[in-house]
Formats: sequence, structure tokens, C-alpha cells
Amino acid sequence: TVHSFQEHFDSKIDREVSIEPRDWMPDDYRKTLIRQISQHAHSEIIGMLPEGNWITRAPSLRRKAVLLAKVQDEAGHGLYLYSAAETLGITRDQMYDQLHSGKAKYSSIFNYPTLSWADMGAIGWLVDGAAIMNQVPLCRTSYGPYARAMVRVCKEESFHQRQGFEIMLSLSRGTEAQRKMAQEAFDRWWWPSLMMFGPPDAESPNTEQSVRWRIKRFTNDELRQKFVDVTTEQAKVLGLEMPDKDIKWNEERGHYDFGKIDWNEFWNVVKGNGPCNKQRIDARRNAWENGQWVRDAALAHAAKRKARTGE
Ligand code: FAQ
Repeated sequence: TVHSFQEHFDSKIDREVSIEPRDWMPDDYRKTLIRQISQHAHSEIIGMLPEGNWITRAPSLRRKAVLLAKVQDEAGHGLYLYSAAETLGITRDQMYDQLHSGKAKYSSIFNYPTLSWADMGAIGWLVDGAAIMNQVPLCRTSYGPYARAMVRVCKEESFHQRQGFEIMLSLSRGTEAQRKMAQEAFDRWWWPSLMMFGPPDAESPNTEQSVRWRIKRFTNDELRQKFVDVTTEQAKVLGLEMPDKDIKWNEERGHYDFGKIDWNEFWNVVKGNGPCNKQRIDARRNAWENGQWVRDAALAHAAKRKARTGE
């Protein structure tokens, strides 16, 4: 009966035994996972665009090779995540359709423009830094395929974060113009990075249930605080100024206090009105439509092969 299935499921969650694709699971657990994993996959794929913008303009061959490798890793992450979501009973075509029709969400951060080379540093340092903070705990998320996908993703994200930090370090130790470029990129990416963790806990409709199901291991505010604490120290190493005049170590809490986040800006971007939302979705839609001939050719090839070999 559903009742005993539910008990069995609850007991696995309590004992930290992972839930696998063929196991019984509550409908809402499945729905929440499809939502989160597919949004995560879309974020990786859309996230290739802001950095893709700088591949042809990277300042050296080494920088170009590194950036190219990073953007390719993001494509790989998207693919593992789509595969993990597929184990829950949604197809990749359905997920793409949700993205291209504007129905699916993806991370707000990728709707901001990349205006200078220093943005490649700031994205690696801050955006990948925030992604690691959020994703390392997801290696222990209760759904097996998602948790396992996260292990490799996190290893790669950690390389991405270091490459970004190293760009910031080179620029901040460079000429005055380079230092200014790094500071300016930091100023623009700081607040949107804090928004990546999602709305404050009090306004996060999904957190409580997701924490109970051990899909999320920390709340949005907990992860945001960790990120602020770690990044503020890293900014000192870079010799850059925090873009928040209210940032201050709080001895009692053992954390940095920080200024107010503009949640209107966040919701506005999530609703589709950020600086680059339209451009990002158009780029994905065009890629999908212009790639139709590749899908057709692959299917025709598979059909011929099957006719020839019976495989
Ligand atoms: N942007 O109730 P909650 C990367 C939505 S890293 C847009 O708190 P939840 C790597 C949320 O979906 C970025 N929407 O939701 C990379 C919900 O709406 P819904 C991707 C957001 O799910 C680096 C509503 O607000 N990482 O790609 C955002 O419990 C560099 C209420 O929010 C992941 O996706 C946002 N920032 O917590 C690639 C990690 N925040 O769905 C390239 C996995 C919230 O009910 C270059 N995801 N919303 O219609 C998660 O951990 C969670 O889904 C959260 C949100 C924490 C993002």
C-alpha cells in the first residue's frame, strides 16, 4: 500500500540511504527533483553563453585554451544533469521545450552581460565559487543519480573557481588599468552572485520541504553566509575592495554581516526582465533550430545502420 511505501521511503531518507530511479517515491519528491535538476541543467547550458562571448578575445593562447575547456565542461555538466533528470521520467525534448518556451527557470546570474575580460575572472571566482558552495552539499543529496553526477561536477567546478581567481590575481597585480578592470568586474558581479543562492529563507517556498527530504542539505541563507565569509577573505588576498560598505566581521556570530540585497532586482531578472534574458533564450532557440539538420542526419544514419545490420 502507499502507506507502507511511504514509510519505507521515509525510513530510507532518515537512514541516509539514497533513493534510486526504480524506488517508490512520493509524487512531489519526484516533481521537486525534476524541477531542481532540470533548472540546474539549463543553468549550465545557458551559462556557457556569457563566457562563450570571450573565447575569441581571450588575451593569450593559454587563456583561450583554458576558457574553451571550462565552457566545454559546462556543456558536460548540463548533459549529466539532463540524464539524471531523465531517470525521473521526463524526456530531454520535454525539458528543452520548457526552456525554449520560457517556461523553465535557469539561474538568474546568467542574465548579466560580460563586458570586459575581467568578467571571466569574476565569473570563475564568484559564480563558480557560489556554485561550489551550493553543489558540494548536493553530493550528499538524497536522490542517487543527482548526488553521483555532482561528484564529478564539483571537481571540475573547483578547477573553474581557481582559474577565475588566478585571472583576478593577475589583473589585480597588473597595471593600474588592469586592477581597475578587476575591481569594476567585482563590483558588478558581487550582488548578483549573492542572489544565486535564491530568496531569503523566509521567502523560499521550497526550502523547508526540500531540506526535510534531504534534497537540499542547507538553506539558501546558510549557504549565502558561508559564501560571504569565504569570499571576503579571498578579496583581501586579491587586494580588492568589497563592493559592500556594510560588510563587517561580527565577533558574536562568528560571521561577516553584510548589506541588503536588492530582491526586487532578483525577482525582476527571474521573471525574464534582466539585461540579457531575451538574448540568452534567443541564442538557445536559434541553436536548437539551426541544429535540426544534425538531428535529422543522425536519425537517418541510425535508421540506415539498423536496416543494414539489424542492430
Ligand atoms: N535564479 O524556494 P526556492 C552553475 C527560483 S550554478 C533563478 O528557494 P529552491 C555553474 C526557484 O527556482 C547555477 N531562479 O527554490 C556554472 C523557485 O522557483 P520555482 C545553477 C531562482 O529550488 C557556473 C523560486 O525562485 N545551480 O550553473 C533562483 O528550493 C559558471 C523560489 O526559490 C543550481 O541550479 C535563481 N538564482 O532553491 C555554469 C543548483 N533562486 O522553481 C556556468 C541547484 C531561486 O518554484 C558558468 N539548485 N529561484 O518556479 C538549487 O540548489 C536550488 O534550486 C536553488 C533554489 C538554491 C537555486
